[in-house]
Amino acid sequence: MHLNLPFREPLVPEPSCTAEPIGPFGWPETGPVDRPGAHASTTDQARSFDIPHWPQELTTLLGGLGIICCGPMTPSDASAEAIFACAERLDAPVLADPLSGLRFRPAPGARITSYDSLLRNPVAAATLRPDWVIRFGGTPVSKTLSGWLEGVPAILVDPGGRWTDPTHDVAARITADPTAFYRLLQADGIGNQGDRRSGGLWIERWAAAEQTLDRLARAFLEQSPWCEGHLIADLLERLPMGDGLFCANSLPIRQLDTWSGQSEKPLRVFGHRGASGIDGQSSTLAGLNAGRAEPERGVTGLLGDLSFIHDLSGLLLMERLDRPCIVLNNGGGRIFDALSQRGLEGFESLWRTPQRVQPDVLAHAFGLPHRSVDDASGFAQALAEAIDAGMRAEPAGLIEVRLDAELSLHTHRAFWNGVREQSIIETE
Ligand SMILES: Cc1ncc(C[n+]2csc(CCOP(=O)(O)OP(=O)(O)O)c2C)c(N)n1
Repeated sequence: MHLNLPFREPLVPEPSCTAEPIGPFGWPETGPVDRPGAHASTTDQARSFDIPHWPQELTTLLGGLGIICCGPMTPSDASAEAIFACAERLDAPVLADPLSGLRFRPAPGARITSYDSLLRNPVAAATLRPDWVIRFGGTPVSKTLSGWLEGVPAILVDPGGRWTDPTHDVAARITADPTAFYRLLQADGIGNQGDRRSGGLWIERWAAAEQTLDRLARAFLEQSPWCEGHLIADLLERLPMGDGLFCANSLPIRQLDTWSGQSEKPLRVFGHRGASGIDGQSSTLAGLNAGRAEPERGVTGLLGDLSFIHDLSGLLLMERLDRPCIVLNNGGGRIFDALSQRGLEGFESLWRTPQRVQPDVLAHAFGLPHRSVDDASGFAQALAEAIDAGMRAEPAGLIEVRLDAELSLHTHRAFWNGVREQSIIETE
């Protein structure tokens, strides 16, 4: 027997916790999910539609201004093009998750990647709130995005019949891939028929916000101490065209979400979301490299130190990698420093989990080259050397990046606070 027991966040004791049971499987009367619009479960009423016909009842839903939100997926070129074509037809911006396969390729339309920071700005969050969302792919990495979308009617388009709807806002599910979905819109003349002027202004507003955020991020990084933000920007810049990047869970995927921006240069970005486990990350990196078919390029890893240590046997496979595994060594699981766990008794010993075994010792034990860096020039040099070694068919090895977790947290908070207080969107 398998029991699924969904727990409502936060997963820490709350001051309002009582020793009294609430009742069999009952929910308390108050709490974060009871705020208006949130978790108003539409699952029971959600409709499923198989193509080939456009469900006319959805035409009304698509009135007003909307967005297309793409979570983790591996779209073919045709699917990616179809998603942007849908966006064009419906006057909708495409919000692209770092694992959507849509951030690093040419984009014919408004591609938005800065939403996790942007939506922390209250005026932007209110002004850009859509009337509807069409979703492709899995649940996005950004909780800011998922929280902001709560209560917005969603159409979930998924060819595999998966139901990725943790916030229960899906009003309709369409079993189709993006190209089939686009053909449906086309065949039934959906979109490109409403008020094009307001649609155009809507897109312009999103595109301007993305540009502003890009400018703010660059300006911020220019004057802030070297952190994961600089590293990610530099890494994406330096990776050869067509290369892969495997990004582990916890902070690395969130930092990639925050700092990656977007580019026309094709890169394949992989993750291993599932239940967002930290297990098996090195093995997945090795598998992605081993499983690639020519002419696919090598895959670089970006892992936290605890994830790296968690999958020791995966290191046995790393001598075959022609791209480096970058280990962000910030002294254990430091994502919890940013969460409410930080205030709990026993936090240091129970949550941070710093390790005595260090990456250099492990690299030595497994016969892997090891480079240790803690600044921009060191990182650039180590990356170039590791990629060069790979080109010569030698193991690219590990790049251990020594980070100050407190400084990193402070730096990220300073950026988000800056975004929160800036005037980003002009209101009428
Ligand atoms: C298999 C598994 N065990 C425990 C967790 C809980 N967990 C989530 S993030 C995390 C810390 C990860 O540390 P690290 O890889 O160093 O990344 P950082 O938080 O420092 O970015 C842990 C233990 C998990 N997600 N999966």
